[in-house]
Amino acid sequence: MTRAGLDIGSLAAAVAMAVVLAAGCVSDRVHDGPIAPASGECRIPVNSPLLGATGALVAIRGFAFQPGVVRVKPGTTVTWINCEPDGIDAHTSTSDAAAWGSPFLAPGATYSHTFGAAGSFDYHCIPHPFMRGIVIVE
Ligand SMILES: [Cu+2]
Repeated sequence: MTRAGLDIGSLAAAVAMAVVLAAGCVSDRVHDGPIAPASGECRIPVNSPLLGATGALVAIRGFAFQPGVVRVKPGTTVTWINCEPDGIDAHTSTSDAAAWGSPFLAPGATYSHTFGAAGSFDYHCIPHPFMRGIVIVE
């Protein structure tokens, strides 16, 4: 019984924290344009269309794609967002097989590509070839 009470308390704390985070996202939203990183954090409005039920989001930070592997269903739009702090080099999301290619993305910039057919798609960052990721459409 004590154990159950603790679990419920933890759940309530987690819910309260989620509400606080959501409120923070809303109050931090300045405009509907590019999502400006602050202190290296990505701030994504809770009502952002980027967070659609069928979408996938890949953050670019610390000179890496996070997550490095995303698995999505055919027809999914994947969005990359550069979460580096201001002053860090721009990055790209560039298909190894030239299936897509973003422009140079400054901190805060986003790029989206919709994947049609199933397959495994490797990609990289042009100025930093060690940055690699994979989108698996299945
Ligand atoms: Cu890069």
